[in-house]
Amino acid sequence: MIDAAREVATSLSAPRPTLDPKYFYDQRGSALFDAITRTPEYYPTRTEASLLADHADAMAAELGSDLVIAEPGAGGCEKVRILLDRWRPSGYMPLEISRECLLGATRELAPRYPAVHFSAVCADYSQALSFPVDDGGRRRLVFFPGSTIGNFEPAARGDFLLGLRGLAGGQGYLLIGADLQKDPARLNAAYNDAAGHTAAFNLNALHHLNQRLGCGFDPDAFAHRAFYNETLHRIEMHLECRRDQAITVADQRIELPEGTRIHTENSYKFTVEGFSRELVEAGFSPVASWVDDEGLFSVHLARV
Ligand code: AVI
Repeated sequence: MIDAAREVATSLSAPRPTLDPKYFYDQRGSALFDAITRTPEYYPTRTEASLLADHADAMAAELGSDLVIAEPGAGGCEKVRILLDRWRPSGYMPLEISRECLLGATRELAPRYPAVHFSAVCADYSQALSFPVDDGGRRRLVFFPGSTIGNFEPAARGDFLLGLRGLAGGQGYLLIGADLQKDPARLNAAYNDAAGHTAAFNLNALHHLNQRLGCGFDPDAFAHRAFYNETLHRIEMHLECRRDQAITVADQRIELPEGTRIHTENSYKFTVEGFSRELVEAGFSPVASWVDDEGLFSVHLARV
């Protein structure tokens, strides 16, 4: 288990300071992310939901009904409802690190789908993707929506997809969302919403670390910066220090001079062909992909 304080001290004292995006997420951060997904500017969530609803029948034709859906990082189990409603699979296995989130969502969901067998797994999916869970010989579909795959660095993405393949098992499938490259203005707007939820979400990493590790950041002295890097095809999020300050973590004093940028997140954007290639490189056989009329977002179904 990596010591969070040491990890933060090391990443902040690097020549280009960074913070792991996992620090966005405490209870407030999850609520802010939820608010982001409802802003008019953040198109991925509703576009993906429409794609799932519009093409659920075509997907079911390939998958059959005797299916167990496994969802790493299921959170509040929101998107899977579209599939549970339409497919009535045999089982649903959410994997989620937050126990409260997992229990809250499954307690609410399970009574609505009495025919679906729920097996909730409390785990950090980035650490452990294979579980000795017996699906009774049923086919497993790994569901990884939201373009969360875009938050992995290219070097780590392949290994993670291999892990998803392992989780899907021999006869399994992967259903995964991937956000697409597009007009930078549209992307920049999605990560700079007028209501300021993305800014608050970014700054929440500092509030979270103050609470958890007593770092002593002054969040008011930071500005949210998010922009599309056209060369690397990614949205970058940073926190820019607007005045000199020093924080302390793991007994280490770290100076953050005015103008310092802490890099907090990358969100890579794909092409349908490029993402399909990555699936093939991870050993999947792409079955189909679906894109909305505006070409904003893609959903891919692939066989192991
Ligand atoms: C979770 N993930 C897919 C989001 C994204 O778009 O990369 C996180 C996010 N960051 C800012 N807004 C949303």
